[in-house]
Amino acid sequence: MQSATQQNTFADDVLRGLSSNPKFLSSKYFYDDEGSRLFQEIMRLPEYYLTQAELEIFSEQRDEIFQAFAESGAAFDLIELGAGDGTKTSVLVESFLRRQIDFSYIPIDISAEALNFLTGKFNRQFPNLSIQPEQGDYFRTLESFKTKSDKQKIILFLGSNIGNFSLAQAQDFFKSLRAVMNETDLLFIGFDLQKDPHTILPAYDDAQGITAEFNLNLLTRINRELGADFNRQEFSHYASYHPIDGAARSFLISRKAQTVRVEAANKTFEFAAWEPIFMEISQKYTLKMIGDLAQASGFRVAKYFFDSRNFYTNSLWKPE
Ligand code: AVJ
Repeated sequence: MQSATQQNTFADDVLRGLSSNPKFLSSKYFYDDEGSRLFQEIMRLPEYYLTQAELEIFSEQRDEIFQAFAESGAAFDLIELGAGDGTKTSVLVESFLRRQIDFSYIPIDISAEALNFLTGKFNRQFPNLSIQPEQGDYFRTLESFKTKSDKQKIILFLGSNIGNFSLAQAQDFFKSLRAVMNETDLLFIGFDLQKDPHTILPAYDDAQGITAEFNLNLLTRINRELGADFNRQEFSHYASYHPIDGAARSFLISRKAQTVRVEAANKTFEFAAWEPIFMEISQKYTLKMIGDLAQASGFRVAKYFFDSRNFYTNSLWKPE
């Protein structure tokens, strides 16, 4: 299996994915500017309960979260991996600033547009906040962490972003994070929990078809950036949830036998009628799975925060 921290180019990954059986594309490429915009729309969908649940935790339990973070009272760097639009984080930032805590906010995101939007918004909203945005794949920035400053690091990995990794990749990823963290640093992670499958599935198959657009947008991106000729009309979105492994998965299904040329890979790919491309995994966790994952990657779970419906948890991890 490929490690979560391995570097490849977009063209390499598309070539590898479309040459595999079954075919796959990596969901990390969803977030061009249009994909980031579509994801903002997904977060406002009634079916997409994850954002509401995490926002509820941040709003209702900001004091408890603050207490858990600022135990030592020392200055810290608040580093957010995959910051997106920062809506949830602004709740924390607001409460830290009110208490005159000494911290800098370091949002890291793959989308330059999302990062510019976030930085502009936070500069207006919090003129006194020290903010140091970093654009890039967050794996790439890991190494710079250790030398960044000698302040305590509180690393946020919110929004169930971890769901896009398989369990093995998640363990790999947390091990790499652990390697660049000091004993007193903290890791705060958002996990979507296993629940009624009838609640989970519609979150990935919304009535307005925004999630379908979000998936199909990757074909548009491949057309534009890699000189391909995918016909979006000939692929349809299919979402599934498997209650035994706790994984929601999405696919684009080729509606007919067809070929697709990808100029940058210098290759033509054959699709059989109804052949799937595996697009994304959104892993749902149990508390047991979270505890095991922490332990296997060199952490212990210090605390869990839950929303009122127990749909979601933010889990605070300490290096072990
Ligand atoms: C950004 C990875 C948390 O898997 O729920 C939303 C992405 N994909 N709808 C998720 C996503 C389809 C989302 N994460």
